[in-house]
Amino acid sequence: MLYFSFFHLLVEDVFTISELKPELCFIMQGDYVWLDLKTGREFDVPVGAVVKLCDSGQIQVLDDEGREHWISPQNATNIKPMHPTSIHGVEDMIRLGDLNEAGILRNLLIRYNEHVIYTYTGSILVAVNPYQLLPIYTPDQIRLYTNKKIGELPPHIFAIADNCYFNMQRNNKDQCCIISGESGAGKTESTKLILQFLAAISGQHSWIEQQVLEATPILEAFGNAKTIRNDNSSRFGKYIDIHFNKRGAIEGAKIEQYLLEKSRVCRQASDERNYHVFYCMLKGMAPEMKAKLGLGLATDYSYLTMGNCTACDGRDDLRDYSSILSAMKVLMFTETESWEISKLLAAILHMGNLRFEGTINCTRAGCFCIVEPKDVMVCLTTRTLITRGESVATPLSVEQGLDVRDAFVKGIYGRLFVWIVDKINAAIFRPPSCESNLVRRSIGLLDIFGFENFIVNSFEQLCINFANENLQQFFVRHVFKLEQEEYNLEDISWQHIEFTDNQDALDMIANKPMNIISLIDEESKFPKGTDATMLYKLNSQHKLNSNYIRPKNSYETQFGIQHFAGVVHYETRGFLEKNRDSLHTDIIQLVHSSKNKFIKQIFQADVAMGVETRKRSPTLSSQFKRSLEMLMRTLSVCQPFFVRCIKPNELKKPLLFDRALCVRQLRYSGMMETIRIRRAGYPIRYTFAEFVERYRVLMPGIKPAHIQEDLRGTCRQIVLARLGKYDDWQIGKTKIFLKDHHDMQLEIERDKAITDKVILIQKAVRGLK
Ligand code: AOV
Ligand code: MG
Repeated sequence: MLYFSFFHLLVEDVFTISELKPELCFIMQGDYVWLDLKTGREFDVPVGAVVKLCDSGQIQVLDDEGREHWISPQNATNIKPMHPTSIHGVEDMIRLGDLNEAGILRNLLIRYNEHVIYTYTGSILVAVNPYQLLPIYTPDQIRLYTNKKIGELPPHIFAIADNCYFNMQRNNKDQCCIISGESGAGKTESTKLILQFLAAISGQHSWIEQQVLEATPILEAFGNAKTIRNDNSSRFGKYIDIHFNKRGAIEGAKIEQYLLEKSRVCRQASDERNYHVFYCMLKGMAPEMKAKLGLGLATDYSYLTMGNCTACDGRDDLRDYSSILSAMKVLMFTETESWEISKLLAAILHMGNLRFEGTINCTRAGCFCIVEPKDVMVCLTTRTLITRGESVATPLSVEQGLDVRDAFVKGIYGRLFVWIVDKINAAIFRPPSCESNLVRRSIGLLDIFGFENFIVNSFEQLCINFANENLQQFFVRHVFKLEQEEYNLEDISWQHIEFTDNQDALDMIANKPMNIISLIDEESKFPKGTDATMLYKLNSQHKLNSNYIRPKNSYETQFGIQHFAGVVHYETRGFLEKNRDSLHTDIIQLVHSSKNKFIKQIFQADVAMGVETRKRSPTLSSQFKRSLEMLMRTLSVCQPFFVRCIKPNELKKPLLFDRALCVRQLRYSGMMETIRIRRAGYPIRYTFAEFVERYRVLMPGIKPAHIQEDLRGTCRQIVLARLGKYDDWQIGKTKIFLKDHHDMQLEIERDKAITDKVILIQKAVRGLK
């Protein structure tokens, strides 16, 4: 053992005075410590390390990353002893002694290295993506987790699902599960696992359960794509509300979808793909059907090859195609409907291959399948303008023609997606009967796109991040409010805790008068509005708001927002057009003239509207805002569960833990906020009976809890004796509230008391001999 006297060190370099705790003076080989390398990098936190060698004045440690360090008084390195709970990790991070970023990170890391991907923070489940199939989702596991309390078994997504289900029944209250995390973190997989669990325990193996489960492959085929972040990235948000009858069996479901990324149909970034369904169709469709649609290979189509990537490792497009077809059958898509969908998809691919050589070459026109080739030609080469009541056709440039084509294709795909979701809902949604309405309960699963911050961010990112601000606000309110409510309910003395609230940012984006969304909207409707005039208005309205970041100069076209998860700069070029989301009358006219009933059906609302109404039709942001408001209202009447998915690395690899990436997610997900309140609050709570039962060993003569009359008084007696009058513990109406270090102290004393007892017994036994 080395007597490591810190008073001999160059204290200012190594430790601050407050860190000179007595326990630091003894560091032994094999001890665990925190090593703060003080790199100054934003997402660096102290790393765990084990002491390998203590030598004259120097300590050699091996950190969690496998690096060796020599610590000497001259090093500007900081070490602190590691709390015992951080050495092997804990299932519930509320029990962590080192309740800080480093402690949480290491806890996740050591569990992850042992393939333990789930950890609790109270009832919040943290799930680290394993990027490999773990044998933890078997029917046996489902049975194991059925009807158990959280904490009774190791943390698991099934435990959350089970608790949702039983809370719903026990409390007769709707439940929701909010699954968050960035792209590729595992939200969709978690959603599927919860669905799978609920379908299994609701017990009927009924047709409706199968239909609810089979909605997923269809939604993923049309709404998911390979991106650089995730090979199966959801490009839309969804809320699946599962309805249960009074016996707890699944009775139906309803799917709400949000904001599909339409631009992907026409453009993909490098190494990314279009929506899965295109590749699946080209791989899986029978040759004679392909021939009818004039289809070839994925590599033949410009819309499928922009990312230079048509195949995706680990995905089997051929097999997926048959799953899609069979899922469509289960969800009552008729043969004709499936064929019509294929025709639309084929038409999109052919349109993408249109060549403009001065004029449009429509030689493959026959393959359009849905609209007359000559009508398409007119639509893509001229634009009709109405001037003084007369319509005049003005020619379009090639570039403008291509834009019209892309707008048309996006219009088709977006409407097709909505139609498909409606079709699925028609099969799975059972309107409540009068009788069942009274007893019907639901569990909602929210799988929405995570916070996004790219090199260039546009209108879509603003909408996505706006959605995430809403969810964060929901989380903050719930976690902080409930926590503090419990203290009030228990009538303990409690000073309200301040926490970082994102309400101001949210107000600036969408709530206050002249908020950002409303200004964008106003400008979108204003005939002379441009992206530049919009930016000008945003600047003049919000320049003084601390959450708003103005462009540096008058040439810059970006503005920034300080989101809860960091600053995002938005490129305003194209904002208004994206927000208007309107199709030119010529396109609507083109659809109207089509002989294809299906395309007319998906454009039904547009055709029915008429020119003037269409002009006044709600913008994308106002529709999105409204659907978010509805979502928030739904969530607010549910009992929520939170699942925080963490992506351990950017390479989609198993057993690779990128510390900085994880710290960033933990910090941004609000996990640290939660920890702060746990720290200031009383994370350790026992009912009086639990407490007496556990710690009566510390005071001779205390009877077991079940034969105690004054449990509260006995609790007080024990804490007064062990923790002292002035320490920060509290006794409420039904529970005792303690700090982590109390727990630690009591546990150590309890261990000692038990050991002493054993020794006494052994001695007594020996004496007897
Ligand atoms: P996301 O929904 O959060 O991203 P996914 O749920 O699609 O992320 O997960 C991405 C990939 O990680 C999956 O395709 C799996 O390969 C793997 N994965 C995730 N969770 C698990 C798990 N529990 N077990 C095994 N593999 C898993 V995005 O939709 O992009 O935001 O828009
Ligand atoms: Mg997803």
